[in-house]
Amino acid sequence: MRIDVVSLFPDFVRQCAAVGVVGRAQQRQLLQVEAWNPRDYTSDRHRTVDASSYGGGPGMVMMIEPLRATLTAVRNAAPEPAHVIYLSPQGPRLTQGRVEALAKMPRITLLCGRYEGVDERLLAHEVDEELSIGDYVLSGGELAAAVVIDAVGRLQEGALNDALSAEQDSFANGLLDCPHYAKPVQDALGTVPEVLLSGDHAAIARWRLKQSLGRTWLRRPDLLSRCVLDKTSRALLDEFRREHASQALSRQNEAVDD
Ligand code: 4FV
Repeated sequence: MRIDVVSLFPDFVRQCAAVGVVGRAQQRQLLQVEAWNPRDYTSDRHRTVDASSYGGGPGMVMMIEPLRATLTAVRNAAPEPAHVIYLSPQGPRLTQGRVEALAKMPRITLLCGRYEGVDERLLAHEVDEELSIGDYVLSGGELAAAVVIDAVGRLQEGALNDALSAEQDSFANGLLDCPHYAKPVQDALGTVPEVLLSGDHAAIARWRLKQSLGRTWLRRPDLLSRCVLDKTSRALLDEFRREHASQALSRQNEAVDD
């Protein structure tokens, strides 16, 4: 997969894509990340990319021409369609489902805004999709682009040493992930749940699903409402809720006794 990034800070983007799983995916030729600086596509000696906002008000706006010229160069850099994504709070929230769809595309282009944003006419004519990573305001789209590069990059076939780990990801089944434990079994902070030491893979899978269901019920009921639970999952969730209620009750009683 190829990802082109249009940014006033191309080195920052290249650095983000050079480390960890994404860096390794590039070394394995599973992913190619290219960064383009709109300043390199300006014609004035000050390499101007922004101007004041019509209608007044604080802040500057990124101008059409440097971005249009940059995107033309990006489009001509490879045969596949560029699929241009503008990262902004005005876009729909990025989800694992959208990440999985983008990861199947041969190529995407990430347009990173700075200042107050980008001239609307450029967005209307050159952008195929807007995406937001969350309801807060960043000083630039680069961190959002890095999020997309990482989330999409790690799903490239062969990027993760164990493909299973992507299948068992949070949200892979619409649920939050289960708890994870590593050695030592015993620690002052607690003991690893017995079932995980049992070698009984069916019981371990059942426990992990139960924990995912329970955590999602406790922490993200909005996600659970979007899940269609099968009979087994409904039974496991009921089990978790009963245990959770009785644990809360015994804690309450302990508090009263103290
Ligand atoms: C953002 C977000 C974000 C807005 C103006 C860049 C900034 C500045 N992008 N998800 N939240 N972008 O805050 O994606 O140009």
